[in-house]
Order: sequence, then structure tokens, then C-alpha cells
Amino acid sequence: SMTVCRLRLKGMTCTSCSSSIESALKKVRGVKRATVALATEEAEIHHDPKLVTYVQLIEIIDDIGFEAELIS
Ligand code: 9UX
Repeated sequence: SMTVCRLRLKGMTCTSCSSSIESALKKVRGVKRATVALATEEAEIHHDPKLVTYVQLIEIIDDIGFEAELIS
């Protein structure tokens, strides 16, 4: 099964920031779709929660230098 999580992202200042987060997320096993919007500071991630949890997604983003928190 798939679920969708929306995250608030802090620390992005240019489109390379949003692109690098988006490509990092897309490489994660269990992530089906990931979009990152610089203007709204939001990510929308379709993922299988049995393979990767939103907490792990937040940790992955943290590891590449950005702060993330769950919106919904
Ligand atoms: Mo743009 Mo983001 O020069 O870490 S890549 S600020």
C-alpha cells in the first residue's frame, strides 16, 4: 500500500537545493513519487510505509543538510 506525506522543508535557497532533495528522496527504496516545491517549502512524497516511514524520510533530508517536519 502507498501513503502520501507532506513535509515542510527549511533551509532551501535555490533550485539546486530542491532538486537535490527531490533526487535523494526518489532513490529511497519504498518511495514511489517525490516532488519538492521551493516556493512553498513543501515536499509531497508517495511512499510505502512498510518500506520507509516518514520519520526515516525526515532523517534522510536532515542528513543532506535540510530541516524537515511533518505537515500531514
Ligand atoms: Mo544553491 Mo542550495 O547555490 O544547498 S544548492 S543554495
